[in-house]
Amino acid sequence: MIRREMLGVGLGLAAALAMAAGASLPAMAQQKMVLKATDVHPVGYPTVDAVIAMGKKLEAATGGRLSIQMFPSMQLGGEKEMIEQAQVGALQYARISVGPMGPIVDELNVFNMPFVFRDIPHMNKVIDGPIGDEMLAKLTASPQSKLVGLCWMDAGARSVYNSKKPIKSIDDLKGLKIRMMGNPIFVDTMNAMGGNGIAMGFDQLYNALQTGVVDGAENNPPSYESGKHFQVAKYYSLTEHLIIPEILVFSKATWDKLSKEDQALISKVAKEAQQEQRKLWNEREAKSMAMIKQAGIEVITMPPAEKKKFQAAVKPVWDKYGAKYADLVKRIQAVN
Ligand code: GTR
Repeated sequence: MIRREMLGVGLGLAAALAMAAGASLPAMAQQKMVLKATDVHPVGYPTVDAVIAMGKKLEAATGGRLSIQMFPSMQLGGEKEMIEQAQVGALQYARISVGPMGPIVDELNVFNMPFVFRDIPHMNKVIDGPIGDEMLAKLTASPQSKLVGLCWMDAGARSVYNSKKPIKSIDDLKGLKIRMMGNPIFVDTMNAMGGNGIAMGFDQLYNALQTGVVDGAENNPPSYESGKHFQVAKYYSLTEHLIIPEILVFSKATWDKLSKEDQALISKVAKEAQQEQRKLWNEREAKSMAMIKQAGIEVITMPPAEKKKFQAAVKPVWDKYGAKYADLVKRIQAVN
């Protein structure tokens, strides 16, 4: 049983022979391991580069015994598939949005509520502090997650883009079919703002925009730019209705087979990656904004009065989901 599972995480022939020769589990833990990581984004994107850099650190710290092999650009499927593969130990690291994690660990949904954070620095303060640590611990402790929450990453704020018309006011959004991530909170949020929310994987979005299956979507500037969505949806309105952190999770099936020392090392380099990714993020966000403007995209800023209308419109979403997170929301709001 142990032998089959260990082979399943790719320990290779040397490890198999060691097991056959009766080597103990701690000795096995010293064997070379290539940890598979995946992300929907390509190489060059801040989350991908941060995980690749983390892999180099692991290699250096273990003399090459532990390393990371990155499968970028949705090579292993969309985020739903990535989560499933991590849960069974077919891959070790999945870098995903908190969006699709909410349906698995409900507490995480507090970060998925519209306008829950005042701004991006507020979100970063929360994930860097005790609430961030608690939420990672909850994810890890949740029996249904089958994942270990390692660290957070910055994903800025999500804003609406579409192929039909410049959205300058909340009324302009009426009736537009807007793709949202797979989580009922997001569909309800879009519907409350007047659009027609459609849940769909990120991996299907470019085609859906191109063929008109949806009129638009919503995301941060780096995703809008890197996913080439700006080529098929030319109006970008800075609604900033969702500020959702990214999360790096690790397969619990693999984790439980690692030595305490390796677990500690993997946790440490992930914590460092949280800060390193933020620097990469800030640079990329500025670059993406410049690129889309240069490509002729109409970037529409929302006057504060208009933004207030969006905030007011999502009240039904708070009425429906907010009560169970009330204490946590108070603590989030108290973070300065
Ligand atoms: C991106 C995020 C991805 C994915 C994607 C989406 O901003 O980095 O993890 O969640 O959005 O909209 O599905």
